[in-house]
Amino acid sequence: MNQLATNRLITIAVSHYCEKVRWALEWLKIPYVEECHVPIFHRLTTRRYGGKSVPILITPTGVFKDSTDILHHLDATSQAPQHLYPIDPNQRQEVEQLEELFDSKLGVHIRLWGYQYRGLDNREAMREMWCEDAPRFEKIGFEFAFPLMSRIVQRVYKVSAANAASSLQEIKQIFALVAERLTDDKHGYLVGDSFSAADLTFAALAAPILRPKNHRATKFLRREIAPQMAEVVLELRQTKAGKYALRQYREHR
Ligand SMILES: N[C@@H](CCC(=O)N[C@@H](CS)C(=O)NCC(=O)O)C(=O)O
Repeated sequence: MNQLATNRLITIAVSHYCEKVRWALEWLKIPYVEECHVPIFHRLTTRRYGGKSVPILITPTGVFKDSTDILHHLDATSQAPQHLYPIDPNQRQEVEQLEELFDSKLGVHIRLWGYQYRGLDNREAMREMWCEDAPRFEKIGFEFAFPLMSRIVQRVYKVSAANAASSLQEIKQIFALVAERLTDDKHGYLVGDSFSAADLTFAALAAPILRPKNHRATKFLRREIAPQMAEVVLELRQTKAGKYALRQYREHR
């Protein structure tokens, strides 16, 4: 067996940070197996590797515990002709700055907004979002622990109507900033003239609010959503940054 096939990706299936890494692995044609977990139960696995959050990538040469570290590692070791980070040092710096902005702001605000509108107290919706492809004992654990899990997630991510409204403003500001960098609706990338970690990160982290057709087709994305949520999805899909992110999904995913 190809040694690279032993790459293990520890995830929560719905996590957009995990989608970022999945996309990078597939784009660079690096074989891996994914091990999905239910939130909170994921800590039983992540702590074995000295981490808390997902994604974690376990490779034959080391363990990587942050999506950006994972992308750096994959890009540096990939045999593929395409790359996620430009060779030019100034362009590389720009890509890294944008990636950091998207990771630290866009991903966080989209998660908060999403939880508010999917309804953290909605057992059915959360079962679909959290239990996908997880081990059986974690799915059973979810049924018992759901009320507590829902409260913990609400507290940790500070999910409330007021915070979701201000998160949406932050999301729109980042969309505006992205739009400013793009030359037109049909072509163009955030940095230079080819697809990079900046484009991938923006599209992957924006996916929960744009719901691209070829997103890993999970039930929670296909299911009907609240009208208030659908309105925002439709509005953002029509923006320059929204169209650009959906194009990345069509052309590079
Ligand atoms: N900076 C991290 C953020 C990852 C992240 O926030 N992951 C969330 C899922 S969306 C998580 O694992 N939360 C549970 C926890 O921290 O225990 C990265 O880019 O990998």
